[in-house]
Amino acid sequence: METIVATATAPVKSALALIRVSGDDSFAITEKLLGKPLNVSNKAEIRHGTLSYQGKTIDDVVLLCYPNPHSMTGEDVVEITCHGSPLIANEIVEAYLSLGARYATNGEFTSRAFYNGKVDLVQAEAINDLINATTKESKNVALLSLSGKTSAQLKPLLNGLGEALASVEVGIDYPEYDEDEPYTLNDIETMCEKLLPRVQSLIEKGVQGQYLRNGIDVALVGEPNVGKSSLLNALLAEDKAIVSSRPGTTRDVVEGEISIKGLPVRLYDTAGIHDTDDEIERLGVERSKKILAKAELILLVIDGNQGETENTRELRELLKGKKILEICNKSDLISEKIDGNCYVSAISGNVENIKEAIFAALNLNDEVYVTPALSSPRELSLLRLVASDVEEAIRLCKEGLSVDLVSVPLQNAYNHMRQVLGQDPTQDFASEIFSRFCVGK
Ligand SMILES: Nc1nc2c(ncn2[C@@H]2O[C@H](COP(=O)(O)OP(=O)(O)O)[C@@H](O)[C@H]2O)c(=O)[nH]1
Ligand SMILES: [Mg+2]
Repeated sequence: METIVATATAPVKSALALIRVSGDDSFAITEKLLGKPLNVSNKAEIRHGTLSYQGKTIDDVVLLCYPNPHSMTGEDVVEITCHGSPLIANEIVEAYLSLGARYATNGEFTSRAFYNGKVDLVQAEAINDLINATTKESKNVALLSLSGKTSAQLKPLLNGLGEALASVEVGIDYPEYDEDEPYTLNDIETMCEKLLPRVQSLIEKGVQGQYLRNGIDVALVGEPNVGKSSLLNALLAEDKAIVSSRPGTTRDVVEGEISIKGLPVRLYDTAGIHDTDDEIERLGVERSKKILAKAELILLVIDGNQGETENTRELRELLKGKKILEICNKSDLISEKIDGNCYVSAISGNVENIKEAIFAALNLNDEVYVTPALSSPRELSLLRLVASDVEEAIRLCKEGLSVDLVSVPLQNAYNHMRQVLGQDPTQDFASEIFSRFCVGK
């Protein structure tokens, strides 16, 4: 492979800088700059010396030399630690470029690792997540993926799908075995029904992982004067929104961000949804509707003292299909409380139970921080395809037509699952069949 080079550390003044080189000529070019042989024989060896180019000394460096395949990319790799001036790092990179290396493109070290089978796509994505993680929690989840624990969850499912598919294909391709047909449509349906909840559970965990990484949007809605703005202020622990006993005070969407056990939560206080002749209020209602459409969770606030009103019932109807958490505010004015309702008094400032309830409403618990999850948009969209393929297979099995028909969605499910791991979906499936069944024995 072509030899690539890049600085791995940020181009700012610091104690040390790291430069990475990978490819066929990594060692040869390094030897030229070092003026002596590297003699790398073990899995990873440390060398030190002075790098010079065209008679000019660049820097004293430490070199970590990894011969293929024992490196991150699977190729010959040299990692150079030099003094942390961006000038020095640049000079080293320039010297490698002059001697035949080329500057690496974005993510090229990781993509080489993938193509050389050092990591699967799930792990490759985790490297990016790890670098971009902004919270301790999302960093931990990325580490789980990088360790291969996430991919390991997929493999039994991939095998299960492979088995179901092989059972179908064997019936189609080798009809002479029909007499003692090993699998009936019923058997295949049973296999699929066992697989489906496992795929769905992966999707749910993935969505939760996505919440952790990207945060969620939570909108406060309810009738005027129920205490939405007071609740927002209490949750943010600051006076952000104007609170007044005059209905219709909040005309614009006010927002703020909090962290609930490491989950970034963006809160939006809306103007509420109601008919109005006031132009400004109407625009506020329009904005509120947009926020409601994108919010992952809605806090439907009710004045506990007043109880549920017609307007609240209408709101609930409007929000059908959304995740809703009902909050009874002004609990300080209520003597009788109904079990199971989330009571709070915004003016008391104590809203810890709402935070807990938000966490729980998303089915989140402390497990998510130690659960491997497939949470990138790429992974999730593929998993959703797998689920709908398996559902389709189940539906066709139930119709009881022919085994050939079930083969199509199963093949799709299997291929989509392989794509999650970055395996080639066009690869011939025949060898899979033969590896599972002793056809022609
Ligand atoms: N007693 C009591 N009054 C509250 C509580 N929360 C809000 N209020 C009052 O209810 C009125 C409306 O509050 P506000 O937050 O502006 O409601 P919004 O219109 O839904 O945003 C204000 O006079 C608040 O002081 C509460 O928990 N208890
Ligand atoms: Mg308000």
